[in-house]
Amino acid sequence: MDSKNTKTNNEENGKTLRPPVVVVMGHVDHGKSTLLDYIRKSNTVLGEAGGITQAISAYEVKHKDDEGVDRLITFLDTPGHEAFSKMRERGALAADIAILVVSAEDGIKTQTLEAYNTIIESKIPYVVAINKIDKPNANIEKVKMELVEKGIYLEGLGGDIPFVPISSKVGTGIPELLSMIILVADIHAFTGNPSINAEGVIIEANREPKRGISATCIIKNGTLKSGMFVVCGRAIVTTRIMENYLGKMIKEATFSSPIRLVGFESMPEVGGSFKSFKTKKEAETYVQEIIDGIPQVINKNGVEAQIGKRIPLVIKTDVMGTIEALEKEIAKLNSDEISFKIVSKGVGAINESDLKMARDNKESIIVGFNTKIDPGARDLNEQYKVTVETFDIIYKLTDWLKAILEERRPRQEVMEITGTLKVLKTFGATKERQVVGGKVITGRITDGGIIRIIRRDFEIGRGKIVGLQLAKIKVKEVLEGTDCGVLIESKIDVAPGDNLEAFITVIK
Ligand SMILES: Nc1nc2c(ncn2[C@@H]2O[C@H](COP(=O)(O)OP(=O)(O)OP(=O)(O)O)[C@@H](O)[C@H]2O)c(=O)[nH]1
Ligand SMILES: [Mg+2]
Repeated sequence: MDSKNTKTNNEENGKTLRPPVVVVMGHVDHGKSTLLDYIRKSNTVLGEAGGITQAISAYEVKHKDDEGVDRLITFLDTPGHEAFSKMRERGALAADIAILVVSAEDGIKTQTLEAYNTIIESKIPYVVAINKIDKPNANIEKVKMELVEKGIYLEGLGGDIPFVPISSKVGTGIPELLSMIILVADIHAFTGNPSINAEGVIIEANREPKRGISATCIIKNGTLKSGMFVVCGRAIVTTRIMENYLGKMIKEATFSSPIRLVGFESMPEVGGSFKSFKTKKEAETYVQEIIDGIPQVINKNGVEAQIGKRIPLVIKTDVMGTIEALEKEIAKLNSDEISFKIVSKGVGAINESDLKMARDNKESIIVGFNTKIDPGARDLNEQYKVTVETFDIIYKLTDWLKAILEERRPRQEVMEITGTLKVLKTFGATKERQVVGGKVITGRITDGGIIRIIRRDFEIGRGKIVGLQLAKIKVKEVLEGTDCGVLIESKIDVAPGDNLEAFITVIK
């Protein structure tokens, strides 16, 4: 991985610049694979049956920048066929920059626009490549106009979207396109921290007849070393078989490399993110606590048990001593029904890794005491939307947590009987409507109320009161001890001797 030290930053928080991940998108046959193939100077595209790309593929290439420094770029090829819109979305999800390929011969087509919308939704910067300019019918000016008409304002035409006319076949404009990509990457300065455990995105997964389930993953941050464990959703995989994009076994990989991991027990979710851990235990605990939300706690009898609902909690404070005090206070709030499970605690501002820790379980909460959310994390949380709050008074913090427990505790629907009527007589019925006479023996019976029909202590059906009469006068309500006439809507035939129980459902 020595060639990775592209251009390094001032090592702020251990972060360095990382190579960009670039997704190539566009209409079918506009030349995406040919472009990547030219960039790689190989000929695999020619061997592709029919030339239609059917999966995302990933490559790493080198390109010398203005100063002659070798720069790495990771490319993701996506299919242009309309059936593969999900794959284009995933490609955009994993990428930092997009290239929108448009044929100079055909101009804008349906999937050009679809790809464009996907790029816009992913909020990534992009470059337009007008391809096939070697063709006799190529009309660059016409394509530029079409793009502008669709709101893609190119540089020099009222906007700032960079574009490069290219020929993927002959190679015209390709060095310029690569330099443009490096320029865009430098402007956006994508960074990563090589010293943390790798995390990233799964871009494809499949079952190979001999080797089992494997997946292509793009590392977006951190480093993955052999011996570590990778978790995607519930799927855990070892790094025993880790390959680079050429299928060569490797022992270590870092951002922004595409790698292939083999040996998943279950199919990882394509488009999902992955995290990695140094030990299997950590990986398993992560799956149980964060993904499944299953608590692993010691109950009153000292036995490991799974009880109640747990809310994962991340605590950040100004000094170490406060953490213990907070932990004690928080423990007092916990009950068998619902409690906080502290998944991470530490000193300092609430940062991006706290957010990443919390975001996999939407119940997670981050609290800071005498500390702030750092600005980067605040921005990132516009996207993650993790519940984060900071306090400088302990009781305010615990009051807030108490309110959260109350709000989130499991609710039960409880049926409350509000009145019982004993049926004494029945008078004819018309289509699901029956008139009965009876006596209210407990509580009250109200017009419009829902009833259970009880025969010999069993509920035989339900119905609704649609009319009440007291001595032939319509009333809204009849109280205990009173005889009355009731009009009921029910599919069940009510008989003398039945009890009608009026009830309401209360959420407790
Ligand atoms: N003359 C010329 N032909 C090109 C150029 N780029 C691509 N082609 C041809 O256009 C056809 C389609 O190219 P591909 O690279 O497979 O297109 P694609 O965009 O990857 O297609 P899908 O993956 O199916 O969406 C092939 O026959 C290429 O040889 C170019 O710049 N000039
Ligand atoms: Mg292709």
